[in-house]
Amino acid sequence: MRFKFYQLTTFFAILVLPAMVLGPPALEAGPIRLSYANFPPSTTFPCVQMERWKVEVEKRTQGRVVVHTFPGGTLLGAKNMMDGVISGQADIGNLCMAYQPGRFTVTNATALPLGIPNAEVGSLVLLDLYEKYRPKAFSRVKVLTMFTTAPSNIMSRKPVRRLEDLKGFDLRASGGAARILKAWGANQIGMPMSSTPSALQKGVVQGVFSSLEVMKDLKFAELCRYVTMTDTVIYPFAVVMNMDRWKALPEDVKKVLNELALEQARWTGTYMDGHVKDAVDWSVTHHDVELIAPAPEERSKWDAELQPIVDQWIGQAEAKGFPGSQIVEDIHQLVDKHSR
Ligand code: DTR
Repeated sequence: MRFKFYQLTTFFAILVLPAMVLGPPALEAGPIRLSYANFPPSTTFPCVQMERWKVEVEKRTQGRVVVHTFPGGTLLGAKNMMDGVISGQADIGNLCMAYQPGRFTVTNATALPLGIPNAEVGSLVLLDLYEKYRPKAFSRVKVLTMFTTAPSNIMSRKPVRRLEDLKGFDLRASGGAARILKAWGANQIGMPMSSTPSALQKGVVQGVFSSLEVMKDLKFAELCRYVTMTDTVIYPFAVVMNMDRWKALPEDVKKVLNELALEQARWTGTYMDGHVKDAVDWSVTHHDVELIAPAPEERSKWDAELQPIVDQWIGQAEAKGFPGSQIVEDIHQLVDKHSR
């Protein structure tokens, strides 16, 4: 085919010249989109902290990163969170380590009865412990932050005033807290928090051993009219990111996320502590919930049952090759440091 001169010049003017002047067409960059999976309902504290993190990341990266959040197990559930993030089903996931006690030995040591007083201290202790040991359990993900709940108490359908009231009583708890219920003689039933509301409704369990903010966030106060204050153990959480997605992030974005790790741990702990107080007040005011504080002599019976737990854990951890007593010693020191 032959072209006339004016056809060639038109072609040159319309298609070739702009390309020479402007260079190759720029690829539409768009924001970096990250999916963030969470297992419990959106009203609960793991999701509240997720939404706060999303807002901060989008603000601090001037919208270059957009976070899509998936609460309520809509992307990944409580037990496949870690593996789902490793395999890339979600870019980011929030997991409760207590639901897989054998997998996260070092960090789950924070769920031993070692006197962590509140969620703020617990969160800082946990993050420091992770930084010190960098456990292999996390080698295939990037840890974005960690935090803990406030200490656990018993929420139940019937009053628990004495240790004897717990014998054979069907109570729900997971991980470190499960060991404690067993030591007190309860019939411990394990399940993630996401399955607990229906188990309580159906009477599969008669109560829950957890931090008290769920009295309001999951409306447990409607069924559990009694709370026995034990203030024993916390539950540890981690927020993890798929390693390939992390490595592909620009350096300045990585810096923003790294700088948020400690701040987010503290924010979540502080939020949790304040929200527990609010939930307890709400439960007493709106649902006439009775708060039961065992008397000191009764309480010492409960505490005596817990003493062997730490020694047993040290023995089991050391048998698996972890420095069990050093980890426990570190937790004691970190609790002191962060309580000051
Ligand atoms: N105590 C743990 C963790 C936990 C406490 N509050 C919530 C709310 C939503 C999910 C988990 C948790 C537990 O009982 O599972």
